[in-house]
Amino acid sequence: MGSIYLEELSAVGAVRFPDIPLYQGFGAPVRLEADLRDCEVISGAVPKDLNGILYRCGPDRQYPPMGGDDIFIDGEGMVVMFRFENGHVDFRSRYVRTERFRIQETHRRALFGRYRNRYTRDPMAQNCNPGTANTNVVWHGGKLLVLKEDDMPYELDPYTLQTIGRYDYEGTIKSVWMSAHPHLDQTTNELLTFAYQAKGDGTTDVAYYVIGPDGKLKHEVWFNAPWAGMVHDFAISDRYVIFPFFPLLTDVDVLKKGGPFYTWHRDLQTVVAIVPRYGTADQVRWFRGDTSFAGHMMNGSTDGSKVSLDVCLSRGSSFFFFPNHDGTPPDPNQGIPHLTRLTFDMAGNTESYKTNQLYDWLCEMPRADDRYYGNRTYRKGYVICHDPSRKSAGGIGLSSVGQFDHPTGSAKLWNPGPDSGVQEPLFAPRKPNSSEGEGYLLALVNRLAENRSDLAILDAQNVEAGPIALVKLPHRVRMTFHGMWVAEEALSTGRYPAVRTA
Ligand code: V55
Ligand code: FE
Repeated sequence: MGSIYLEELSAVGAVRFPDIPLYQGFGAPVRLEADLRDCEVISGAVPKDLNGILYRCGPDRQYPPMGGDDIFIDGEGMVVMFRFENGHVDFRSRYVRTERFRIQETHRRALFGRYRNRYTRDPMAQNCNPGTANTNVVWHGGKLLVLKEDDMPYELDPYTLQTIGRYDYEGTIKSVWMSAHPHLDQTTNELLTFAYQAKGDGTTDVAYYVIGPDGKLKHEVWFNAPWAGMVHDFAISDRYVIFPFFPLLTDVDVLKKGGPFYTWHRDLQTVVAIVPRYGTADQVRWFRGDTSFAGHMMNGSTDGSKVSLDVCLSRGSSFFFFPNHDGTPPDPNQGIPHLTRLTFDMAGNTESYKTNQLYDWLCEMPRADDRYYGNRTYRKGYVICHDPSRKSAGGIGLSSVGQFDHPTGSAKLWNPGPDSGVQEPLFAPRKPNSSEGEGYLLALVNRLAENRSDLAILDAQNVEAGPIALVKLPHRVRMTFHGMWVAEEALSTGRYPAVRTA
């Protein structure tokens, strides 16, 4: 396409997405908001004891990107929900009406430039909050919050998905934004969360927050990271929270030149801060190890003086869309994640930690039984993974759902078949007091050849058996990042039942 033609298009304001892989095939923009009562169930039966709502969200570009290019983690947040009622499933999807969405809606075009680079915005959007609300959804303190790590949460109505507004905990949260990876302790009903670069772009401040069961700030700890980098996720346990710092760093001078928000520093180590759950800044313990990278943590646990972090760890960055700082090309072999246990001895006087790969399978998007976040220990984990025996669907993420049991090392897998991929599986307990892992896994399945989606309901104790039910969508749900299952009782009471024992 010639540039004259492009200019002509922009002159009339036509919406045309650039012809790049991100927007082709399963990645093509959807942009539709849908309501579908009583989805088709194309195999099996939806368990009648599964009542509640599954929420997820992901990016779905409202307008073609300003710069003509984009990275997949940018794009306006589209929330999807599956409401389960007595064997019926109703689907709904809505854009989050963020400040960014609304100003762009008014002007009928993108006004934000490069991912998180405020110096590349259209001047009209200079004072607008930038969050896309595209990363995660959490139900806590009677509020449904949709999250992006460069803004405050947005509150939505849990049933209609109508946007209520940007929520800063009534001004009590002093960081300029909050993480998209809070962890909920369903036994104490506390939400443990944080902010990194908490005083703005390029700052080293980290704020760790405990939000009480009433939705009010209960405890906070401010400390300084070794550098201004990405802290996408953290992990919690009964007594400690764990912050790994990987060397994917922000440089404000690079931003001012219109550059990327992060570059990868392969010459720097991994640094880990361990903070007592209700502690103070002077109690933060520091550990150091080989260069590594991770997007997501499965969970944290403690055993006497030992603290463990289970994380999908790779030797180098897997975010190839952020360049190497030293100008070298990215090395795909360094970016392969495996579930790995890092163990820290709080009684020792060393800064080193033990590293132990737990499974052979390439995996990401780790989850646990949600009732076991914030616990002393846990044993069940779920991931999306590469099926070592089959060809991956390619392009659109990892093809299979994996089910792990740590004490036995048992690993099971469900592959949804050819031309299919899966999204992060979420656990739903059969009953509030079911034992760990007794329940269902809910996973969106990308049907690439049919250009549409299914929702698979699997037995979380035996994914190999294949879905208990497949709920068919007539349309495509683009790649979503994260979300949560909220049982009916938790929705109606605003609280999770305290059932954990271990
Ligand atoms: C990640 C995702 C993001 C983001 C930064 O998975 C990091 C990592 C979905 O948005 O803004
Ligand atoms: Fe994430």
